[in-house]
Amino acid sequence: MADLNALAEAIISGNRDESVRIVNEAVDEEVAPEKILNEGLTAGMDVVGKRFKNNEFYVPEVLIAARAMQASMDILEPLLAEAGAKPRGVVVIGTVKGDLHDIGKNLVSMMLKGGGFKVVDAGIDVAPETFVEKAKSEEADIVALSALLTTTMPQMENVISALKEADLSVKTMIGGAPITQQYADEIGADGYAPDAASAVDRARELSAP
Ligand code: B1M
Repeated sequence: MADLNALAEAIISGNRDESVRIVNEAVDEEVAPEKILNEGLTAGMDVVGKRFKNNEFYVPEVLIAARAMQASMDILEPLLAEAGAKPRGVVVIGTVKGDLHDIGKNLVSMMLKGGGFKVVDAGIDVAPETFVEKAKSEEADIVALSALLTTTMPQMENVISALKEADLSVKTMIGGAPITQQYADEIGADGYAPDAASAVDRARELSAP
């Protein structure tokens, strides 16, 4: 019988082949895709997030774990859609206008996927209007903004203003090396996270009913 604890362990150790093998085995045994996601993939990524926060894991380990998770998600995603499984929420994420840094944003994106969110990645150098369009078309619960430059940080406030002007009831979350909670408060962002693991916690709080 497919061992979902072993699946979580395979994710934590970034063993892509093993994680794919167990997911396929579970699917063959008709284990519910949501159970495989929650008890295997998300459980594993939660541990990865905690270890990353505690400095027991560094960026490469997280990327390897995320790669194993993504390969497993490629199998599960169509099945989840078929089963009508609801994601925890929809997050539109991007690096703000003028900013090309995407390594941190990609990590946040992967961790959010691992945390059960549908993530729509708008990419880098994303204009406020694009965030508004995507938030509308994807019916986003959260718009997540990343900035790595002090010169591009003010773009976050522009996005928040554009979302307000468009009268969208969507939460905003910001992060990136120069960003602080104080800055988030100043510009009226709903949440701030210092790292990718905390971003999952914050997104869960922001999307809680
Ligand atoms: Co640039 N760069 N860079 N750079 N770069 C920095 C950021 C810099 C601090 C280097 C330095 O001078 N010491 C400096 C910024 C100074 C400042 O503004 N205070 C800088 C500069 C100046 C520049 C250029 C202007 C250089 C030039 O051309 N003169 C230029 C700007 C280009 C542009 O964006 N328009 C530039 C270009 C580049 C490269 C293209 C070469 C490359 C980016 C490649 C890429 O991303 N694909 C690059 C890199 C790699 C860096 C450093 C070395 C590393 C950034 C990184 O990926 N860190 C960086 C110096 C440094 O940080 N040591 C630097 C790893 C990543 C995992 O961390 O992105 O912080 P980070 O993400 C973390 C958290 O911040 C958080 O979670 C992540 C994981 O824990 N987080 C979020 C991030 N987004 C979040 C969103 C959230 C929540 C959490 O919610 C939505």
